[in-house]
Amino acid sequence: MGSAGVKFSFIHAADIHLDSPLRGLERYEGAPAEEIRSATRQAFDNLVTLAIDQAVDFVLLAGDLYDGDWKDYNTGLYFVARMARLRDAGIRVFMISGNHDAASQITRQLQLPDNVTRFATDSPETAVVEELNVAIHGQGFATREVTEDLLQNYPQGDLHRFNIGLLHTSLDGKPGHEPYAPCTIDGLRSKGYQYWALGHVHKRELISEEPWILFPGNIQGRHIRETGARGCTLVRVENGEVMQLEQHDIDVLRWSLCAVDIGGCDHIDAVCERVRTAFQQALDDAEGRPVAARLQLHGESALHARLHADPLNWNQEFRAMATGLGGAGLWLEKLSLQTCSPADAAQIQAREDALGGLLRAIREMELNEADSTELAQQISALRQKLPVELLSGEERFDPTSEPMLEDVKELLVTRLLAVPGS
Ligand SMILES: [Mn+2]
Repeated sequence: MGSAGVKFSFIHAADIHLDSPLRGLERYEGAPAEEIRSATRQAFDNLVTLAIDQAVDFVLLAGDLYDGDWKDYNTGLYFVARMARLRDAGIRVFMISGNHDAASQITRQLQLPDNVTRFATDSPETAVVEELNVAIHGQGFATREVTEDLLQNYPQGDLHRFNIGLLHTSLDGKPGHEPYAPCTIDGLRSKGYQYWALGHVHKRELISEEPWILFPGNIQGRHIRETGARGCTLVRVENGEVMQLEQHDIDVLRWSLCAVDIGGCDHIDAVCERVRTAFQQALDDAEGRPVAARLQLHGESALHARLHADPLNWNQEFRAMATGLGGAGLWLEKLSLQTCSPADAAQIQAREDALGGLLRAIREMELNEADSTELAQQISALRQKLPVELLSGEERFDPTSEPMLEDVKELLVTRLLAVPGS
């Protein structure tokens, strides 16, 4: 390709969900309310600052810039102002719409500065950055539910240029994400592009290095199912080849699941000590950002009955502890009690029914990856026999989900024992 000596860099981001409220955070005295009110905007400000400081050549936004239709024009005015900052720094922006900001969803529209290219939604378009010898191909979502493979109509890569594909897609089906604009990795490869800038999946995932295919994840977690660091990816290209991918965490508030085993605790002071340690760890991991944490207590403890007798009081106790920790602030999103009493655990395990057998099998198991896959299959087969509480609700039990495979044993035991009436 005719790119000898050409060196450039760009930022790949997706799923900004501008002005999306952070869900599940109840206001209370001492909580870091101010920091979270405009978290998605602050995170996007960090992106703009990063682009300017690193003097990137362009920015790619791979869909879901907006969370849905604007409440008022302020969301659009905010975005126009940030695009103008990039224009003044000589940085171009290429963007597509996703399911959340599909053309049909956004009823208001503002003229964007001329450094911004928004791709069409009826067919793919190609934008060429002549001085960098780059061709960017993209098509946005016309409606919220795009179920056809948009990739089909994308052009073949230009052999003489560095080709980038912008696409909002669920790929071949990602658990927990709506199956929009499905396509396959082979389909992406067949286009002959050097880099696929994907959006839609909120957890960062590098799909392939040849060619480069990446979901950068969203730039700011919005609820407890979006824990951990969030950000964007800076890509450096030399002579038509990707040299480096740099992850930049630009989120301004961290979501954290603090799972604390209170097994063996027979005094509340011991519980508090373990909780304090978990909270402190979450704050340390967040590196100076405020934290929204769900506290999940599990394990067999003699304090089970006492905790369950007055969960609202304990909620306030742990909030008070969180507030007292200082730092950037820790927000207790929810207290989730999944403990059991030692007597209950022993009794259930001794039972000659499906649940008792399952518990014994899990406890006796030395888990490796093959086992957990097999176990997940067994659980699927057992689904109909499992209590309905396990299979519904926000924390429903899903044998194929990630935490499930990461820590299948502990999760299974605590969830099974926490079922009311089990
Ligand atoms: Mn999204």
